[in-house]
Amino acid sequence: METTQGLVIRIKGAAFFVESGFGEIRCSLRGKFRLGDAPEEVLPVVGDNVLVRIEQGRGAGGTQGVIVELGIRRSILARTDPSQRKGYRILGANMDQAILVFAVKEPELNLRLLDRMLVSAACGPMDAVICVNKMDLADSRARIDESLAPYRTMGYRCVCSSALTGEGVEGLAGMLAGKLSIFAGPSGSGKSSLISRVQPGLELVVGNVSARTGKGMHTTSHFEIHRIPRGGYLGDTPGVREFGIWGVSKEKLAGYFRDFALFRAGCRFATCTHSHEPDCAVKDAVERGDVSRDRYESYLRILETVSDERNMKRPW
Ligand SMILES: Nc1nc2c(ncn2[C@@H]2O[C@H](COP(=O)(O)OP(=O)(O)OP(=O)(O)O)[C@@H](O)[C@H]2O)c(=O)[nH]1
Ligand SMILES: [Mg+2]
Ligand SMILES: [Zn+2]
Repeated sequence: METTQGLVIRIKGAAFFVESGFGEIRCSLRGKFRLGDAPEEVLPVVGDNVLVRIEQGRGAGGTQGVIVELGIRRSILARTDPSQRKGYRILGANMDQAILVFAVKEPELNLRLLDRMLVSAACGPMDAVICVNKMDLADSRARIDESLAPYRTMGYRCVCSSALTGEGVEGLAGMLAGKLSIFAGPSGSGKSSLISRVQPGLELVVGNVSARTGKGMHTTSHFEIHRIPRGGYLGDTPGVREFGIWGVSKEKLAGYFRDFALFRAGCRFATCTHSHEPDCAVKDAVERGDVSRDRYESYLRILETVSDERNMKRPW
């Protein structure tokens, strides 16, 4: 019986496509998978390392196999499940970085959504790159710079780009070599357009932005990663409308806000959630202007939606 190691690059219905030394293998699942001593069964996702049993050699339908083992994940990008069937949804595994793509407008720049996605990336854990696309539509570059300033101060890499003019595309391409990167963000922000610019030949389907709502039309329908010639993989994802934080407790949330980090030690209570407590150094920093009020607002909004540590349900 022949087995090989591989990487899940695409999932379509019940078919898992795995890249391996044998080329691309179309796989089914052997059955139940658990990660470590996790009680709950988990399914492979894009980016997972798997062990495949080869069932059938190169025939008309290509190589086929069965996934028999699932490797431990070094990172995941997860969100709450909008349909609430399971409570959460794992978008992908083992990613090194998330390229968070937002448009200057069409759709409107939504920094509160960015803040949520930054928390999930940090929780991953994975790096995040902030990409503001459609710069060709910007009325004022200075305003965009002002919006990005707090993020630059926190040490996030920020790219201003245009898939139309090519601005920022080289810089972005340089950040992708040798890494597994996932492009994520609102529908219509230009993720597929940018990837096609960065990696000509991928020919991803690009959609329109609705003239009526100013929002994207959810063109990309599944997550798939593509190998890039400079080494590494690029993943395009379906646009998100909302992004619920999953897997982060009230107690841990502030730890994912880099701009709070310098101040947290100064709070009177070690368990301070920086909301209602007295003598909170984070709140003081907001008052002084050392932490942006918008970021603090994002934090409070997220805090309301996440559970206490003791009520956290993590499948592993
Ligand atoms: N003016 C301008 N339009 C852009 C730019 N990038 C993308 N677009 C347009 O924006 C629309 C949406 O682009 P897509 O690449 O499909 O956006 P997406 O983020 O992949 O959207 P989903 O797949 O729905 O999540 C298309 O009409 C693109 O031509 C840009 O930099 N400038
Ligand atoms: Mg797309
Ligand atoms: Zn505090």
